[in-house]
Amino acid sequence: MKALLTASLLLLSSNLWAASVTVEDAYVRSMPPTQTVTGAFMVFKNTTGSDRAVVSAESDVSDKVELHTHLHEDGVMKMRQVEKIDVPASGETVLEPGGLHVMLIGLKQPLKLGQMVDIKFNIDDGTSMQIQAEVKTVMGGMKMKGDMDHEKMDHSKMKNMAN
Ligand SMILES: [Cu+2]
Repeated sequence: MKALLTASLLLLSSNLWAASVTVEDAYVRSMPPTQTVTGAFMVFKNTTGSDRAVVSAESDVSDKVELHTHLHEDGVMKMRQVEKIDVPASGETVLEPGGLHVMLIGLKQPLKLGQMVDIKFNIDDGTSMQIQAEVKTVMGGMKMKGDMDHEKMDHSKMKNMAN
């Protein structure tokens, strides 16, 4: 009886605190089993009329989850941790190879192709969201900006096939 009550309270509170930012097209880069670090990419969508930011992330598959971006420094592309990822009011922010991304650091086990990875994101208004990202092969990516075009082509192809 008590458990039932708790469950319905939880349900109620999760409705009240629905995430103000949602995620689409989430995927995790498949890596050779020797690698203990990989990136996750997706589109953050702000469902509210005010600016929001994703401030942290968690996952069971790795020791740490960090928010990262890529920067050009002295002609070299480097990754940097960022405090937050801004998502403009009623807008979206794209995370993609060569740009903003989510970094899974210290993978506890090698990720398998097709595996669904749970990631939880915390938003600056106190809401959070739990998402699943599929482990996929990502061609190129980390090094060059030009690779983003391939990403976009792949996505549109997938959408056309679904229609
Ligand atoms: Cu990174």
